[in-house]
Amino acid sequence: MRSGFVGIVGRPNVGKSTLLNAILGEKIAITTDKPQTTRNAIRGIYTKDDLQMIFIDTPGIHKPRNKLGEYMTSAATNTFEEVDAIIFIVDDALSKGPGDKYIVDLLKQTDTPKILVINKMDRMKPDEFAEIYGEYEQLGMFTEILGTAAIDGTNVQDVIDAAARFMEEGPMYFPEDMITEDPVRFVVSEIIREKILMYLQDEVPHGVAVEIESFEEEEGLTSIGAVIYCERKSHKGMIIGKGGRKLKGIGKSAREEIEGLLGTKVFLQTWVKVKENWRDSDIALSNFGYKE
Ligand SMILES: Nc1nc2c(ncn2[C@@H]2O[C@H](COP(=O)(O)OP(=O)(O)OP(=O)(O)O)[C@@H](O)[C@H]2O)c(=O)[nH]1
Ligand SMILES: [Mg+2]
Repeated sequence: MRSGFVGIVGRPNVGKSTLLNAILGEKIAITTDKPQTTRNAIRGIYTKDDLQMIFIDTPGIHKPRNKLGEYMTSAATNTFEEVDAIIFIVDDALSKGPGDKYIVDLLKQTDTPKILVINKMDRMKPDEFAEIYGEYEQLGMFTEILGTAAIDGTNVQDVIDAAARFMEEGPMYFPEDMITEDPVRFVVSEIIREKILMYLQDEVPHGVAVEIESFEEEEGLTSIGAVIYCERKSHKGMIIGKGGRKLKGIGKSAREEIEGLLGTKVFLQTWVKVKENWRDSDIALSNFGYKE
């Protein structure tokens, strides 16, 4: 048996969670078009024949503006030394902005082998791709450089193969049919948060946390009570929407997805509460699970 851990890191919104889901062939991490979607390290377990790799999808590394941001960034950088290989994902030229340069400098400080994945190649012209490739090749710090389109699975097998080269003789950490360690309550709260990110704009969804208050399974029906915390009274109004329409839409699309996940009917009740500046409160962060 060969096994080990693989970190997936990069700027916000480059497609880390999309790549994790594509590797596993199942959705375990939420993905949206908004930066800073992922807030925790999410572990996905890939098992095939005598190979087991635990992929760790991480929050996008960014300049933190609050304690939540600090937690997110350290959840990503903490993986550098814990894993057997790092997949660094980019979707643009290194010369385009300071975000990727900052991560490159951090990565230079670790001996862990690094694979570069240039994602979203479906929307790049060949010369654009070549430019990005050249810039990173020059750095001489990557064992391999690959192009992918995680969104439709293009070259995802190459990423799996590249990571597998760094796995060594080791134990089978998890049963072969297990794809995530995350408790179902966490996955449910993330699905609700994903819909909030999809339905709302600007700062509102970034100040949202979801807490599952009750979770009861009876024959063929799961009853779930969820509290949606936001940072301002005005945000609460926007989440609920005119005549409660927004929240109804969020609840419906979350419920449908949770039903698919659990394989039961779902009765989902949601409440919206205000908790001012929770993103800078140690106690609130810890309650919401944003703490090591
Ligand atoms: N065109 C294109 N879009 C992609 C590709 N991969 C991901 N996306 C889109 O990019 C956006 C961000 O994807 P995520 O997987 O949520 O990105 P992330 O890196 O996990 O983002 P954070 O969790 O915020 O750090 C989503 O809208 C995806 O659908 C790709 O290969 N091609
Ligand atoms: Mg993500």
